Amino acid sequence: MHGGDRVAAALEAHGVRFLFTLCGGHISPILSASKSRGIRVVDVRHEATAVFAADAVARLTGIPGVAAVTAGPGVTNTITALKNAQLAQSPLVILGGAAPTALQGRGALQDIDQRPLVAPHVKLVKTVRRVCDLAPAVTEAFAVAREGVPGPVFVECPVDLLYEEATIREWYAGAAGKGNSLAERFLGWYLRRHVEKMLTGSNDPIVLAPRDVAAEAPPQSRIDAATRVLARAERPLLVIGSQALAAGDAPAVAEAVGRLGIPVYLSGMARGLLGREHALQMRHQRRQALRESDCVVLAGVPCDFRLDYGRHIRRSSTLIAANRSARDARLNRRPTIAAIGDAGLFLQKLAEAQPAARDTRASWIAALRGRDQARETEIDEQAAAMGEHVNPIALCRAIDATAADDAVFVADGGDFVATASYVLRPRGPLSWLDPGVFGTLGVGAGFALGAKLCRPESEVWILYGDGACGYGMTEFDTFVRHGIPVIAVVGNDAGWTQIAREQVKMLHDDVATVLARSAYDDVAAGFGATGLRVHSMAGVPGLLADARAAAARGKPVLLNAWLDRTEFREGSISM
Ligand SMILES: Cc1ncc(C[n+]2csc(CCOP(=O)(O)OP(=O)(O)O)c2C)c(N)n1
Ligand SMILES: [Mg+2]
Repeated sequence: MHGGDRVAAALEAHGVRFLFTLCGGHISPILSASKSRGIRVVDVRHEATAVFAADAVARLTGIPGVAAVTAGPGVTNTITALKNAQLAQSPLVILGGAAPTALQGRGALQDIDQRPLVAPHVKLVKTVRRVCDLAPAVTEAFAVAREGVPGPVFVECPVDLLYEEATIREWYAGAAGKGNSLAERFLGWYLRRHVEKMLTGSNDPIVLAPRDVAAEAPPQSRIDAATRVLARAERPLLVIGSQALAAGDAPAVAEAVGRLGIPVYLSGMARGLLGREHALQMRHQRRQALRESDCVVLAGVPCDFRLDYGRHIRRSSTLIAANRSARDARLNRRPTIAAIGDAGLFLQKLAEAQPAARDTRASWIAALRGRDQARETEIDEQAAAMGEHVNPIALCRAIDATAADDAVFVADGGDFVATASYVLRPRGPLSWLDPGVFGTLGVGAGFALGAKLCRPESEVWILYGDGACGYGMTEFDTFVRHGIPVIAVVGNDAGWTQIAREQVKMLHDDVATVLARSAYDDVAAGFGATGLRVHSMAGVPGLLADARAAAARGKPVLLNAWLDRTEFREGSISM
């Protein structure tokens, strides 16, 4: 087996179905060997898309997503997406090309020192120096990516390790030349020795078996302590984040939450965990609920900006934090009980341990429910406001009413997408993808690509800001070439509105925040997708139906929706 095939064999052994890439001479053998082994090689138009797509695969399947990128600029182009995955705790394996081992540091094409560039954004950089180490490096990468706090791993595969042994020997023999001077004879000797080192162990049998990675629950003593505290709580509140789903058993986590009987807010990838609606699930007025609760359970949720740094949790309340990361469990607020371990397993053990649910909490739940419904009524009123173009809240309500029961929603943008996250109800576990704490614009195309490949039977919707959609527009070419019928809805407000909103208010200047009502639908059509445009609310239901129908026929779709300005997001700023 040549080196490229060894890498591909290891991917196959780990159940990898998709390899995302943008080609380059340094990685060709990995791509063609993967294809030969039945792994679907999906070639995209920007390396960041490849990593975003791998990220989505990881989130939806629990198996690390894989991208292969070429040396130098291929690797540097991944950095934002890598950082996004690291902060979202998404397990990825990135295969990076590299200059030939003997030429590194000698001015070879695209040869840079990749380790210091990549290392801060991954759990591990594996630099492979021998052909026989390729498959074990991939095996290690898969294990490290998943264990503990999940995250990306980078495996650097120099190009001279990836070809047939005969080809490698030929190259090095050619490089040594045929001269007979002392210097040339020394070079010949040196390169022959180098090749022997590279090929040492190549004839040994290859071990491809994946390493076992089991999620670890927090210690029983912490679960017992939490159980005791919860039993006494009058107004307990549960907040669940993405990490609670990392162990891959969403139904078990959902069942545990139901049994706990505590009102719950869901965030990140946990949105949709309990289906569209659930008696315990609240969607609005979280801040006030946190202020009133006497016992807050944070399951896989750090006290970062999304939770106002924990400021709204009362000092006197009991704080229980379950997290795989000891640092995240203690971020900004020291919990009363820190349960270090998998947050999903924590919830399951807590549900097993707890005594029968207490009905004294009914009035607490009813109070939260009342406020939740009051807010929904307000939103209904705002959705009813008629303007010149499309009301963004009404558009999101219409999408919520239209999208299939198995729909996956991908969120990429500012204000429009924040409105969508308020209004849309994810249908089930792992059906909502947003960038996470890094807040990266431009995740949409890659996330949707990964999601649609993992769930070919499901509708995949991208909710785009008009600013955000610009990053990945070229991927409509990818969607068309690969037959990936996603539905993109662009909330076109002709601007980077989330930024403009505050900038204009505080600095009285809209510089750099203004866009045109560009014809994004025509751009998509130019790539062979279906482009649709809607200027007014009256056209929305019909065009959403057309979009779904086109996608059902296998066509990717972009619906360009001209939005009205609203005050809906007024006052919300994230720092
Ligand atoms: C890569 C990146 N660049 C810049 C930003 C800063 N940013 C956050 S929201 C936003 C505006 C997004 O505009 P658009 O996608 O049109 O959504 P809108 O707010 O207009 O609905 C910008 C520029 C970011 N989060 N990520
Ligand atoms: Mg915009």
